[in-house]
Amino acid sequence: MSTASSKLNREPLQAADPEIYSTIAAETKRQQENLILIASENLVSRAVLEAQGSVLTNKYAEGYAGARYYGGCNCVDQAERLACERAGELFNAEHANVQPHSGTSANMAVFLAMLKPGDRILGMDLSHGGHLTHGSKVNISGRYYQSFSYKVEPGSCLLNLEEVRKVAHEVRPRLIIAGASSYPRRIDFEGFADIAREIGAIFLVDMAHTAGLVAAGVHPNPVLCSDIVTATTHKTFRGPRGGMIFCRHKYASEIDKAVFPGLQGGPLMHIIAAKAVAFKEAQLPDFVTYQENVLANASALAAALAELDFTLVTGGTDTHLVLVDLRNKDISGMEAEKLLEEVGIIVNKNVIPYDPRGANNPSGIRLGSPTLTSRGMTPEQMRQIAGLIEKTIASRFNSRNLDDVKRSVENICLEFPAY
Ligand code: DSN
Repeated sequence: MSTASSKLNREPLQAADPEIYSTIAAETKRQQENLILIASENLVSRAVLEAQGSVLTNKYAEGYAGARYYGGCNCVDQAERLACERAGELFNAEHANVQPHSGTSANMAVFLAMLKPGDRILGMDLSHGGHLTHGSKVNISGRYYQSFSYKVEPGSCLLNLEEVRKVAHEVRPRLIIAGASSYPRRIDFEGFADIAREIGAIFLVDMAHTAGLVAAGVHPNPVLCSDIVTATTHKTFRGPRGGMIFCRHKYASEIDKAVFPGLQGGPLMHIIAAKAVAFKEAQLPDFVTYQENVLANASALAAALAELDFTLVTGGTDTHLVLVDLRNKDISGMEAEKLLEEVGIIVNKNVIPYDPRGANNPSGIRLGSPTLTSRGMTPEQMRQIAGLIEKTIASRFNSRNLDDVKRSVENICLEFPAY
């Protein structure tokens, strides 16, 4: 065996793997040169990037700080302790688990801890704004548990708690989930908590989308009135890709056991360190300003789109996201997503409540303000971008107009660097 072949490759990425190097370079360029309006995406800080690209990826640390299955865990213990302490403080939680690899893993861990297969769960209908893991029949949450759903009102597309209450009393689930991935309004967590109490159900809030707003105090904190809260760290929260769980002391041991050894193996210690960095960033006054700007930008985008005769599901937003019903624009969500991508505006097609087209080729698009706000954009740019969206959709057969839009997108992107 030659010495050279057995040694760790110490070359930088560019030399070691030019294909992946250029793929990452191309993605960096794409993020810089497009207006990204995906509501669940954001840009992490350099500090978060550095922590998640660190040597902590080398460490196995199954277990929890102070009780691991491996030696040599003192440094990663420190990282996880800091992450848990900071997260607990930030969200005012009795207990925090920062090991879930994603929001989905966090939800699965809660189900594993709190339910037996076949137990009843009640969540928001996926096509009305809920999430796959809230009981969709194609997801483990709807296959291993008996899942039921509540819907938004026809017409207003708002949640009506009296309807939720009616369904909850009929179904009598063991666990009720509040939280959504495409519902643009505040959810009345206290009202849900009352319903859960009335029927003796466990109350879970999935705040994956709104965790950053909650941390900054610009959105109600569900930790205060629920049994368990799950979240992601990479959406409005602007941390590394991952999940987390908050719960009351009385559930802490069951939740921890469900995450490990119930569901996951070795925690991603580099990501946990990056989560700790994001929790620290979220304690800064700047973070509150950022989240206020996220809301102001979403609101400005919604108002400008409405002025341009776009139909907004629920009539507007009080979060970071806007759901647009495109039926009066004679274009499907899929066509709009593709067309907008051609001019450098990135959105996702999205089902709207009671969608006549169905989920595969839905009638809507979902837009969000977190990424552009991280680039420093303001309501002025949101109004400009609404105009560009309108021009693109109205000019789908006019290549000269589309070229004009592309140039405007390029100019905005140049003025607001991603990094
Ligand atoms: N993919 C997330 C979103 O876009 O909302 C949900 O998991």
